[in-house]
Amino acid sequence: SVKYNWEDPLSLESQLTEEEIAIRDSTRHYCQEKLFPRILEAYRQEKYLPSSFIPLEFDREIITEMGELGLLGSTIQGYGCSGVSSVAYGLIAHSGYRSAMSVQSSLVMHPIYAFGSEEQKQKYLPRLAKGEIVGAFGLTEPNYGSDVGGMQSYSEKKNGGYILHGSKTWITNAPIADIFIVWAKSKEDHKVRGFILEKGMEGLTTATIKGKLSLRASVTGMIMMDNVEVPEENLLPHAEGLKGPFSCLNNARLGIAWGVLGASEFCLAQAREYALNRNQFGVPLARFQLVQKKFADAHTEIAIGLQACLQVGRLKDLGKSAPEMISLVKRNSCGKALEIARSMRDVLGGNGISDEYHVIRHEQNLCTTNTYEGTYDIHTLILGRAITGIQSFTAS
Ligand code: TGC
Ligand code: FAD
Repeated sequence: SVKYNWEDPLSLESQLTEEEIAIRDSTRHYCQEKLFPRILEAYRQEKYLPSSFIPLEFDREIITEMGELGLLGSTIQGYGCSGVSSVAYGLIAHSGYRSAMSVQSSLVMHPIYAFGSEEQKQKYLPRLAKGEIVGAFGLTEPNYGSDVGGMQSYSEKKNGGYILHGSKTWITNAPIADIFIVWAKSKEDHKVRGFILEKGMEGLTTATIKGKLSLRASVTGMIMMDNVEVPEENLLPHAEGLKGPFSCLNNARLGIAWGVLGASEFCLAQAREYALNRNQFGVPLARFQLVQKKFADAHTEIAIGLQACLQVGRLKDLGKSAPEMISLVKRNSCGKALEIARSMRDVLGGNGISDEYHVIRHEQNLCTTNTYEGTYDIHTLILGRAITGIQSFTAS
């Protein structure tokens, strides 16, 4: 008879290729051995941000280490990248420090690969893959977050190149980035286009957003563009319209859908361990039915959620995924992961709010994942539009 494995209830493992299992295991090993020991201090100190007294630098080593392991831009073929499946990319996201990896891979390397010229690919991709340079993706603006189409940043044709004006906010990696994929509306035809900006360009500045109580080990900031001169060769020639930035989000959103379930698995395992070892009323917490129900609910949602991610990943690899499928799994995984982290923290009682048990850190981080790359409610409305054929983003 088949023995039930609570750690892999629907036998995800049996649905993966040998290569995918090897990538998952090596990434997991790296995260546990190298990243996990560093995260607590980084989170406590907002360590990667410049403090007012000691200017600490972002731990660039992490990006370099990820580059050495082939984790950056891993789905890209050639240019020093690994060329693995979307499912393997999901498994990488499932294992660790996802924000830095995901922005570099899906939001910086992907647009260069998909919309860039051959010269741009040769110039940037191998260095981004190795982690020699770090990238950021500037789409959100102070006045236009969910409503991307309203963006105010614009480009003007001048002297055979472009002048860029505007500002972007809440941008992961912005303060430490060497290059920036920035989206702006053309003054001439009002179409959205993508540009590669480089650190040091005149008029380009960044600022760090301090005081985050979520994703504290990830650096986030603003990008300000005041008449930045951008040469023609830095325009992404094959992106026109909102489709450009949105199609980059498809990759990143699918990675998030996998990634947050990795955080949920951690929270469940941590709460289970705690409940087996902590006694109240003369028995382990794990003996109580209410605690077991919390575990059964979390366990079920994780298992079903992973199956959905796997299916969308497989369809994506076959070129058969619709953006709405990705909205479905992004919304489901992020919403469920946040609920799971809350309920697992509850099982840890007072210790649940101590960072030493890590569950509260995941819970805080999962507040952000529920918001970025399209909020939970925006994905609700994307699905609502697909179901009814009626858009309800605006009143008109
Ligand atoms: P809409 O009319 O729906 O679409 C405009 C054009 O874009 C196309 N499109 C897509 N194409 C590919 N993939 C997708 N997912 C696409 N979604 C839309 C669409 O077909 C259309 O093409 P065409 O040829 O007909 O012009 O646009 P809308 O203005 O009505 O917007 C709808 C809405 C609200 C869903 C959209 O604006 C949206 O998704 N808003 C959410 C904003 C968002 O996700 N921002 C993310 C910023 S980046 C980030 O958060 C990084 S976090 C980094 C980290 O992990 O650390
Ligand atoms: P708003 O759009 O103002 O939304 C506020 C609330 O209103 C939400 O609950 C939303 O669901 C709701 N709402 C909005 N419109 C509607 C509607 N039509 N109907 C119903 N409800 C609605 N962006 C980047 O471009 N690059 C990055 O690298 C990046 N990294 C980020 C890192 C962090 C840590 C964070 C927090 C954000 C990051 N973002 C990034 C920005 C992120 O994508 C936005 O925060 C997100 O898209 C929401 O936009 P907003 O914050 O302006 O909220």
